[in-house]
Amino acid sequence: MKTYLVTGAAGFIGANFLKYILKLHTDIKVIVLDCLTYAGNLGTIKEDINDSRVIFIKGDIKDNDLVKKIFDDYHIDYVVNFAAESHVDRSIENPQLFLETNILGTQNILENAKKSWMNGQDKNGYPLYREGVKFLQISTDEVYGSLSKDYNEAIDLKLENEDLKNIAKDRKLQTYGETFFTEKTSLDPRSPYSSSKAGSDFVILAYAETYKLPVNITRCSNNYGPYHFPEKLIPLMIKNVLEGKTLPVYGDGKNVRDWLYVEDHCKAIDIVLRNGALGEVYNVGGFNEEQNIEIVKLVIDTIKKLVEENAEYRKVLKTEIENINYDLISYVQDRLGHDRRYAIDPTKIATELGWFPETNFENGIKKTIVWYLENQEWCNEVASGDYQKYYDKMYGENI
Ligand code: NAD
Ligand code: TDX
Repeated sequence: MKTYLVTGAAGFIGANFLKYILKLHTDIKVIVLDCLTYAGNLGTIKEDINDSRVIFIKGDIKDNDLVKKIFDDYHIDYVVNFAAESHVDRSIENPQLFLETNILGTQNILENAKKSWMNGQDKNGYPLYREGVKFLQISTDEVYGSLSKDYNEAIDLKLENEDLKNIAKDRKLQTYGETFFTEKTSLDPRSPYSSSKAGSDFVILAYAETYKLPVNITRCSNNYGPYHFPEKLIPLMIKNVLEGKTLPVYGDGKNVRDWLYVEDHCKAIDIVLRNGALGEVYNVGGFNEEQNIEIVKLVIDTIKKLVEENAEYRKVLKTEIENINYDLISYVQDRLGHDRRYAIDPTKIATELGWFPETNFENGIKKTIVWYLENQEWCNEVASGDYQKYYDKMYGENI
């Protein structure tokens, strides 16, 4: 039986991961550590923490005494570190918080894992560790910086690797550029958020090199799916369309992101945790590049179709159906230092570990929107509290 310490599991990806592993593995124990910032919502995982296999601890990953006690009290085999400040716009407002949580918090867990797992030394003085333990960091493609966008319109993506061709089968893939992030791409972060994530990646790699701590890092592209906090592009656009509110699109709306369905990501994380080669980094991408403006239009079109087809969904609308159209779009001031394009090359994880993003975007976005339509209680809950203040501050003067 494996005991997981999952940090940040009251947030978007962590919660999806918790649900995923509880369904997939019967013989596990999960300690959840989350300090419940604005992005953490206990309601998201209320059924999961009632599961006899799960223990929830409210606390901060920076708290040395607490993290030490968790390692003392439980026989932790795996750490999966999701806990982070994760929103780029907020990092522009308050960089220090991002450095503290994302770098120092991560280092605190690493240090406690090292002390708890160490059971000797080799002849060169390197620590030796208990069999079967691992620290997995959930990092991001943003640490690689920004790629050039070489085409105004998407072109077909031609795969050269035979294994990838076999896995992708007849799925139609597209790209806006000639280059992609691989695990060998140099880190070149450009926002306070991405620099804090790059900082934590460097600290982890230093622990792997200097202390031989068993680690993996996954660097994924933009996730989307259920339980996504409505400050990020897709859930914010869904929320605003349903309320008939303006849709704020930064700059020219032509920045490109590579969208990954969150459940596909969770599957990749569990595979890396169990089968990833120690010390390795794995990129996890959606094979799904799209410009922001196209995403926003797709959200509008999909919601319109769903509410036209289903009277129950129409009850969720706080506006008339006729108002659901592209007139809702408003181009607003660009994000400072806005990265132009992200695109992941997932060849390594696909060929070495057999993972491939299974969900195509049209299905994924439909599933996501249906989830929001059917879970308005959750949306209202997370958007209470400070959410409105944040929204007014971020967008108030622009739209
Ligand atoms: P999120 O903001 O939705 O959730 C973060 C969670 O961490 C929240 O539950 C919050 O309460 C908790 N947390 C924050 N600070 C903490 C602290 N000091 N101690 C304990 N808990 C704390 O984030 P997310 O979108 O689920 O992202 C999870 C991880 O994945 C992050 O590390 C992020 O950098 C990375 N990531 C996210 C995406 C994405 O598209 N969302 C893409 C790439 C990488
Ligand atoms: O209101 C908006 N209007 C808009 O045009 C918002 C919130 C975003 N955008 C644009 C900015 C980006 O080009 O949409 C794109 C996506 O923005 P976000 O959802 O904020 O995501 P991004 O900045 O790409 O970062 C996300 O993916 C990588 C996550 O928030 C990070 O945690 C992750 O590391």
